Amino acid sequence: MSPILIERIQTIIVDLPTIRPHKLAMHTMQQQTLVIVRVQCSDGIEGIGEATTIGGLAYGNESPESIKQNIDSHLGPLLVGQEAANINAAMLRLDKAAKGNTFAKSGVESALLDAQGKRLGLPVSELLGGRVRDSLEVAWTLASGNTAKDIEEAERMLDIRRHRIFKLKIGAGEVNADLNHVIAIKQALGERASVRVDVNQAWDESVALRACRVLGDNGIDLIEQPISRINRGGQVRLNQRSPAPIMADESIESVEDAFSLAADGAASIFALKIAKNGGPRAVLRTAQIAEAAGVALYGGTMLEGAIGTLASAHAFVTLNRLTWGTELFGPLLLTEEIVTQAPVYRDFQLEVPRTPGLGLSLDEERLAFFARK
Ligand code: MUC
Ligand code: MG
Repeated sequence: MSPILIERIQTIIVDLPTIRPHKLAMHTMQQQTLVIVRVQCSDGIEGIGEATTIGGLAYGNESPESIKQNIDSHLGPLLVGQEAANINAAMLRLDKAAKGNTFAKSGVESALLDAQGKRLGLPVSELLGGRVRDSLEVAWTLASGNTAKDIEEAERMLDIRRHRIFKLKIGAGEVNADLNHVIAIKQALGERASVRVDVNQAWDESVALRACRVLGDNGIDLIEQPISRINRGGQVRLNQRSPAPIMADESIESVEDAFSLAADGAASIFALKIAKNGGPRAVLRTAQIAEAAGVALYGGTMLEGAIGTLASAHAFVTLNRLTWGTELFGPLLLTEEIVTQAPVYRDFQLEVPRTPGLGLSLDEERLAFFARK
């Protein structure tokens, strides 16, 4: 039997409106931009993937435009003519030829897994060794920038049983104002919800030492990336002194970062993100490092649409322990879909399809409508 080859890799930038502005320490999102990756194979099967970041270059060192360009000019041509079913060989080829670029690689790896799943009639989770659950708890981020609006939003989410974990984006404002905002929300929600914060690296160690104590003393369950990813010593000291556990997010830009953070004791929780490790297979290597080191796990997001969200979810359902749940709510922040069936959220959980591949198909008309011209 002749091998099935990769024939063509195409990337499409899609701009989608968000339901409201989403305010992070480094950027306020008014829309989200997805890079959709389509891999055509010689057996007629197409795999789809997604490589999405936040705020152009505000979050990480790849932008939607650079992701598209790097796949079109570098990664794609390396894979055309290669065996579609040998994902190890394909990703090794990319890793040898291209440093970093984990977002772009994640989109490609997701598409190859989707194609292989469709080919074999298996969900991606089964290609990754098999799922140990069918759904994932999903947190919601309160980031309207207004305390009263955030409380109202949280109450609505609790009422409709969509989320009972809330992550608050802070760090853009003056620290005491941010702390008052968080404490007011926690007091309003009480024991009905888990309240956590994400500082997106905005504080320095001197501010974080006091702020983490205030947050911990006021019932905040988790503090995500309080200081710069560069300040490793500060992260280690905070991890030892904060009464609430510290989660590493921006600090992890590769599987190797995860290893050195674990070795240094710089965080007690890791945010797993396919985009920051190089795909659903790569993120599981970070998860294994964490498990071996006794670091707890959280299923993170770069606010991907349906494709990136389910690519993440198929990896996360294979994990033994996901102590802190996930935040795979990206599709719910968007007003529009480019797939024929939106992911299903029910009873605080995201359901992970058992259909072949990622379990999604593109809506060609909507994709064409929202594709950047
Ligand atoms: C981040 O830094 O965690 C995840 C959820 C959200 O609201 O923003 C992202 C990015
Ligand atoms: Mg974060």
